[in-house]
Amino acid sequence: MKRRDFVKKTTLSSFAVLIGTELVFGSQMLEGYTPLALQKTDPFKLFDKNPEMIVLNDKPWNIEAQTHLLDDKITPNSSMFVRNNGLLPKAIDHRTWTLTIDGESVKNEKTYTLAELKSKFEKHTYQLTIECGGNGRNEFDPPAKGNQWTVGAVHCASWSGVRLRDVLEDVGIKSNAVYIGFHTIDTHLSNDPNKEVISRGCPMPKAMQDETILAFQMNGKDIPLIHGYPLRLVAGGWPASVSGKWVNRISVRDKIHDGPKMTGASYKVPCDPIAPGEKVRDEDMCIIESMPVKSLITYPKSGAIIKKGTSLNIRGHAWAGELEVIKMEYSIDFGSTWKTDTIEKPSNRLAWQHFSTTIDFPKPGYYEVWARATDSNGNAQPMIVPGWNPKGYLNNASHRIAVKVK
Ligand SMILES: Nc1nc2c(c(=O)[nH]1)N[C@H]1C(S)=C(S)[C@@H](COP(=O)(O)O)O[C@H]1N2
Ligand SMILES: [Mo]
Repeated sequence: MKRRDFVKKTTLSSFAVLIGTELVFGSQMLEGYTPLALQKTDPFKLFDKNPEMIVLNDKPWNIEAQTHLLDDKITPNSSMFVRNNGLLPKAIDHRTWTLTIDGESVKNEKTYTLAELKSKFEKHTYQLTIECGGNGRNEFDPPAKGNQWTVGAVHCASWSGVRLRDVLEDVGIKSNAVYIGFHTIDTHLSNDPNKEVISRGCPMPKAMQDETILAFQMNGKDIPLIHGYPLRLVAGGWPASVSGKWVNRISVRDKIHDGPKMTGASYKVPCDPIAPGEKVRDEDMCIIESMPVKSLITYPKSGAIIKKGTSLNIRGHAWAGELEVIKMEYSIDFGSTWKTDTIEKPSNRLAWQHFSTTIDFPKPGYYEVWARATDSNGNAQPMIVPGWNPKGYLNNASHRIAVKVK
C-alpha cells in the first residue's frame, strides 16, 4: 500500500503566505491537497487586487489596471498589474531562501541567506516606475501577438532592499564583466522543472546604479507573493522584464546574457524603423533599454460629465525611463494647441512624477483631454502609435480621456 504523503513544510509555508495566516493542522493535509481558501481562482481575493482590475489571462496570470486605479502617488498592491510568463513558484520558505552570485565574471562565487543580505548591506528605499515593455500593445496595427495590454501595465511602488552594486562589490567582480542575468524559481508553463521561465538582465552600468536594488519589501511590507516574494530585482525605468521576481541567483557575465527571453525577438525592437507589418531578422533587432517618455491621466475617469461653467481638475503621472519629465501639457482641441500642467519633481530618480491642472471649457459639448509629456532630451509623446514593431513594444502614444460639459 502506498504510504500517505503529507504536505511538505515548504509547501505549507507558501500556503500560509497566500492565505495570510498559519494553517494550524496543515501538517495533517495530504500532499497535493489544495486548501479550500486557495481553490477559488478569484484573483482579486487571491492576490488582493481591486475587483476593477482586468484579468487578461489566468495561466499564467496577467492582470492589468484601469487608469483611474492608478491615481495614488505610490501604487498600492491592489492596483498593481501582474505579468507572469510562467506559473507561480511552487514552494517558498524565506528562512531557507538564498541568493547566489556566480558567472564568468565573479572572482569567487558566493551565496547569501536573506538574513545575511539584510544584516550585511545598507537598506535603501526608492519609488520605482516599472512598465511592461508591451504596455499599449493592443493599439498596434497590424496587431502584435502577446497580452493585449491597454495602458495599465505600469506601476510605481516603493521598494526597499539592498543595492545590487553593494552585493556585487562584496563578491568581487572581474574587469571583463559586461552584463548581469537573473535566475528565478517560477515554474515553466510546461511544468518541466529544468526549464527556466525567464532569465533576463542588464548591462553592468545599469546593474551598478544606486537605484538598482534587490528588494525584500514593497510599500513597507513583505513583497506580495505574486510580485516576487521574498526577493526581487528592481530596475526602474527599464522594461519591467528586467525586474526579475523570485530571484535566487544572479550571474555576472562576460557577454550579453543569453537566458530565455534575452534572445530571439523577445524584448527587442527593430534597430532601424520599419514599415508596419514588415519582417525583421533577429540580428536586426536591438534590446530595449530605457523606456520612452509617457504619461497617464488618472483622474477623472474617461467619460466624466461636468456642469457648464465649472472647471475640471485633472491629475496623473508622467515618467521617462532613465530621464526626467521636464514638461507636461494638455490639449482640449485634438492637439491643435497645448497648455502646460504643473509637474512635480520625482521623489527620487526613476520615480514617476505627478502632474495636475485646472481646465476651463469654452462652451457645453464633447471634449477630449489629451496629455503630452516631454523628457529632458526634448522627446515628447507622439499623438499616434509610434514605430510599429513585430512584438508590439514601446507604445507611448498620448493618453486621452473624454469629457462632456452639460
Ligand atoms: N520570475 C519572473 N520575473 C518576472 C516575470 C516572470 O514571468 N517571472 N515577468 C517580467 C515581466 S515581463 C514583467 S512586465 C514584470 C511584471 O511585474 P509585476 O507582476 O510585479 O507587475 O515582471 C518581470 N519579472
Ligand atoms: Mo513585461
